[in-house]
Amino acid sequence: PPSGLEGLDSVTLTRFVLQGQRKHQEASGDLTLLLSAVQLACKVTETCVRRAGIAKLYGLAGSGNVQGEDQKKLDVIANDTFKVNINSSEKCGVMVSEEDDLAIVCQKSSIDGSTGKYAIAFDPLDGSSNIDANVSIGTIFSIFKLNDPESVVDPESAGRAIMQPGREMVAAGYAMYGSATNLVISVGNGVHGFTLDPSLGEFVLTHPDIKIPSRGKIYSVNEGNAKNWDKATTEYIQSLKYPEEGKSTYSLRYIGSMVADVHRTLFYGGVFIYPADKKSPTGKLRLLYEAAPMAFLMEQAGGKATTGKENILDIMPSSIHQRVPVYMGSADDVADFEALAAKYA
Ligand code: AHM
Ligand code: MG
Repeated sequence: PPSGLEGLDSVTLTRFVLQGQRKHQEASGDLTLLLSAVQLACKVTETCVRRAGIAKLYGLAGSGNVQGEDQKKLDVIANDTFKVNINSSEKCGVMVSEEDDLAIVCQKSSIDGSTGKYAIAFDPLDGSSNIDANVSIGTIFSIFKLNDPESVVDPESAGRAIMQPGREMVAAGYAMYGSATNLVISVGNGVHGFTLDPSLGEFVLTHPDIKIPSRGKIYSVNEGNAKNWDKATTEYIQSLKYPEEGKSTYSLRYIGSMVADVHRTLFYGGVFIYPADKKSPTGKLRLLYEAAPMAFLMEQAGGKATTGKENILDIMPSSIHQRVPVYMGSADDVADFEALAAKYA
């Protein structure tokens, strides 16, 4: 912009994605259209979240999801919003949602009848336990390219088609409905943060190229589960609370919304952990739409993400709702945990 007018030049998410697309000669614009659908669904969801108290959207929907969890009214609204918008984009062949048992086959192109070449997995409203208390919640998504879109004919083949290691992801991101609404995204060239300008209804680039500090001073874990932890996790957390002479202790911050806990970890550094334990032998968080997209963002920001045994992005999913243990954050902090995990392996 002309000198003196720099402050007026807002980069919206739409412009950012379109400009990114232009750099790839072969790009058809399909990913751009899919991301527009995701962006719109985030805006609709954020409006519902902001109005929930007034519009009486708090509380249970009276149903349960496949994973035996109570569904909140907002869970159901957000899920429907994402499904409808993504389906209508016609750029996606497969959808997997935390709230739906089976993978969903999307509508085919109304122009040529072809199947959309992307697949998306999402948790429409993560952090459900925080909804009624007006604490930050969010949406998490991961987008893959289908190797053979025409092989997708029913929920089973749709599920098989999206089961790819996180490293194959073409885009990942989350929206956080907090004191402001953020959309943090990576299409494989760093992590970029946008903030919703409520007066414009546009996501504006506010945090280009986010890099996580190589070491932090915060750990984030549900410590109420400590009695069920394994030795490596127990010793690791102990080392943060009772460090050797000369080192300072870490602070504990745990919101209980993965989006908010990971968002803070990206900005301030440290570790976010949801381990496997005696009660949940594979952990709580789901690979396709919680662990892997956040791991992708962590690596793109210079951090690390592991189960303690392997890099989260290397896991070949065995089912669409598979759960994995999660240890992610600053590279040096995660490396400290990995050393302990190796000791007890
Ligand atoms: P949800 O998808 O049902 O909301 O569950 C996932 C959430 C994460 O956001 C968060 O990290 C975790 O559950 C908190 O679990 P806990 O209450 O066991 O600490
Ligand atoms: Mg969730």
